[in-house]
Amino acid sequence: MTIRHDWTPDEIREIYETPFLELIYQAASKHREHNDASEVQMCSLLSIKTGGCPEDCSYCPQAARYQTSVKSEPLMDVEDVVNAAQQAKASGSSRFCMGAAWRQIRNNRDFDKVLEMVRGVNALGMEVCCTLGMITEEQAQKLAEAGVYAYNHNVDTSEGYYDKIITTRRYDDRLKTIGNAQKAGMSVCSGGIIGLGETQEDRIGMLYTLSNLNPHPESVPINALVPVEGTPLSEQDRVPVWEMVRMIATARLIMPKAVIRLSAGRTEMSLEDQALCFLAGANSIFAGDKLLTTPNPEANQDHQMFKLLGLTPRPAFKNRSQPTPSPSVVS
Ligand code: SAM
Ligand code: DTB
Ligand code: SF4
Repeated sequence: MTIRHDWTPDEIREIYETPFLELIYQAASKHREHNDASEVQMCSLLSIKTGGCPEDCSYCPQAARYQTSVKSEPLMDVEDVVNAAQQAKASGSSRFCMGAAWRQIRNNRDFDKVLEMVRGVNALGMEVCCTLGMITEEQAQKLAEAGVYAYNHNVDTSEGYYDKIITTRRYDDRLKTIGNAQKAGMSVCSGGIIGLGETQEDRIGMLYTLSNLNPHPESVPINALVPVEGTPLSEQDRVPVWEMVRMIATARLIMPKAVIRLSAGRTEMSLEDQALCFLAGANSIFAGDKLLTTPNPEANQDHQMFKLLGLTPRPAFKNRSQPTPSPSVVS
């Protein structure tokens, strides 16, 4: 079957509302048609610039305007970042994602430093991912040239619900950056969060936006909100695992080749819960005991989970159309 980019909200709703066991069965089958279902990508996250962000994303502990326990810190040193990537690689991660609490990149010394970090991590033979806020076409080009494999920029929710969650930028700004990353030849990592108080229609709307991108995002993180004290969404109820599974299964059925990442929220999930997510087509996790600022399961817990479920870490550059870059040619 060809990959479709013209899914309608009605079609997506019909899939989302399929009886639970039938939905999982269909998603698991589709997953096996397109991917090796025993492989799960391990992706490590590092917050290279924490806190003090000028945006007002209601879920985020790094927004300067909310009183949270996150302290604002300057950009990390290149050497420390490359060392962290090396450790992540040693514990099985094939992708390393560097996150900055920025609204957008500025053309200054900090950007040059990030490009150096990218070159350093790329030379380790890992897939380099960055999430640095909005970027222009020129900045995207520079990131791609330095060796960024994927740019993460989540649409986060539906277009209609966006201004209930963030008022300091627009949905279109998000799509523009995604387009700039694609034009520069980086693959795109884009997904969202559930548990923000959105309706089922908003979840369908978010999947509609993602599945109508052409090409589809190479990876799609599905986050369950981690409610953080001090943010406007701190009192939100936790997302039931059933809904996480429905989102993952629907994403798998409409974007069959994408890497679907079971992202934030795993500390609240049992191994059985997570097993259901993998069955429904999730094939990536964030590994390491910290996401950006909040906790994530310990490495040894995840190693045990892989063993128990018969999963193996997915090698780097599996979806790449171009040849794998040779570390020796990167300065
Ligand atoms: N500042 C950049 C941006 O917003 O694009 C990059 C970093 S930002 C922290 C990356 C993503 O983390 C957000 O788009 C959001 O999806 C996710 N995120 C942030 N806080 C979260 C939370 N409390 N729970 C779940 N996901 C969260
Ligand atoms: C994504 O979709 N989730 C990650 C990553 N991309 C950058 C971030 C989750 C952050 C959870 C809250 C925190 O740890 O600060
Ligand atoms: Fe800033 Fe990103 Fe957090 Fe929004 S999600 S406040 S842009 S760090």
